[in-house]
Amino acid sequence: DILGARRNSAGLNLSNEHDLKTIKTAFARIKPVNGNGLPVRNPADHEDVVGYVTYAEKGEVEAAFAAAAKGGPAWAALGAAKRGEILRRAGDIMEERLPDLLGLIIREAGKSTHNAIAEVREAIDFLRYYADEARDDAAPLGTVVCISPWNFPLAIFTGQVSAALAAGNAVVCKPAEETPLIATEGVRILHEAGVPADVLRLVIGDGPVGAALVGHKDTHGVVFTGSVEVAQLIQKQLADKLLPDGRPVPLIAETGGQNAMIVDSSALTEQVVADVLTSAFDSAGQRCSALRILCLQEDVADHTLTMVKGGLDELALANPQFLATDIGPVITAEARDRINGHIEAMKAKGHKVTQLDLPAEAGKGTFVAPTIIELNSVSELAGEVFGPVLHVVRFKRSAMDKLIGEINALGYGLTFGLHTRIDETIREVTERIEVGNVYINRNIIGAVVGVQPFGGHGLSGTGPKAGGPLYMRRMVLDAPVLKGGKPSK
Ligand code: TXE
Repeated sequence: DILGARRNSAGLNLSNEHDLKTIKTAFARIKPVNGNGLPVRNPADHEDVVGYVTYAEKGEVEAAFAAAAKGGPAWAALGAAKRGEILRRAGDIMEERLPDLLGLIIREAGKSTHNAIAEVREAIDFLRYYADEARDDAAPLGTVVCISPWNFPLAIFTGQVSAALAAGNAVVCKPAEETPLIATEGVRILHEAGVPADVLRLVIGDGPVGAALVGHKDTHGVVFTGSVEVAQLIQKQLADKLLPDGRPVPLIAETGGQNAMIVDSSALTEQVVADVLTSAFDSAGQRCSALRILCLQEDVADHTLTMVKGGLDELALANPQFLATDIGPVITAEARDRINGHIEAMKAKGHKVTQLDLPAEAGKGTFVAPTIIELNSVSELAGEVFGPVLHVVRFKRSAMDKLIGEINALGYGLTFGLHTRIDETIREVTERIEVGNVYINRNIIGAVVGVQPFGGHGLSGTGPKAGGPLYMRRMVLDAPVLKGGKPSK
């Protein structure tokens, strides 16, 4: 039962009474909301309004920075041990609130229950990890702006914010406009745990609000996860900005991936199938670490692909309010149209396309049929397709070198998977592949906080890697001052 094992490995055990009760509680607590402002809609069912928000105006942005400037010094002076204690407490509260947080992530981000559980666990891991990493051996930057995406609306948000706080900074944070409610809960928990309200300020809004935060005169550091395009805009905006002592304002940007997996003829097919399905289709493929290109050695390609397609057929594409759902909706109508546009373009070019049928209720939300597209070579794939779409290429063993060259040439270098039982192949491939994270004979997942620092090369981000020891060094005044120090004007 490959799929059963897959679900269990994601942390959800439907035959475990406690887990089942937790999940049922999550749904029982869902209440209709009333309110003013912009509705936040459930991507699986647009009639379900999860809550309302209003975007911050200039005055609110100014107030957030003023508060951070006021509260920051005392937070820095509190000391690493105390700050760590508060973050650990926030982790404990998150654990207690698991049912509420799950319900909200499922409804606001459209995640399946097992993905939502993994997400809350990752957020808790970040809090505890950065609590342990907090040091007092360098001064904080000051006020750090954290801008996060919708695809891990609690985990990435909490990771950014907790690292900046652990290092002694004040934080002004802006979650993605698609998922402001779960971030609001995250901030509420941090405040409840003891982070002063002035030290951590939430600002709700879209891109222009993010740009206002980045461009603010009192921004001393920026942490961003999202698209390459926005990361480049932020980089430009920061280009002329200096800290009071003349150092450049640091930016940590984590962006996309164009991730491949190589499967040779010695691999265990059942394991490959389970790992491919998880890596490509979990969270409807909306993760920077997701598998996009499966490379199958020619002699096992037909058999493996038939098995993968069989597995695809077994996946439950549905509203995540059903516990058995494997794949939920994509985040917005724009995302759905962009992904479907790619699939149609590939069909028009004559590529073989295999898709799951859309369920009857798909029209109520933004669903994309999980899709497999067969290519002739890796280089036929242009741009990141952020959805449930897996591309497949076949290769000859004698052309392995060329294949690795093509994967490297994609320019991202975030994650990579290898399935083989030959040690020599592991050595050969891992020496040449240019990526941040390699997964051997297992599924490609994102961060394993504190165990495996997560991040990549090239277009996938600036580094240092999240959930690793170097990350925190960018959150303090650790970078050298450029020769000449403070500019005369
Ligand atoms: O990201 P954006 P979007 C990729 C993925 C996806 C694409 C678009 O390919 O299809 O990005 O997603 C804020 N200054 N990833 O549009 O726009 C914005 O409000 C400052 C990869 O959601 O980059 C949000 O809070 N901030 C990825 C955050 O940036 C700005 C995760 C991300 O939004 C801004 C998500 C500006 N000028 C998307 N414009 C991953 N690495 O996992 C927008 N924002």
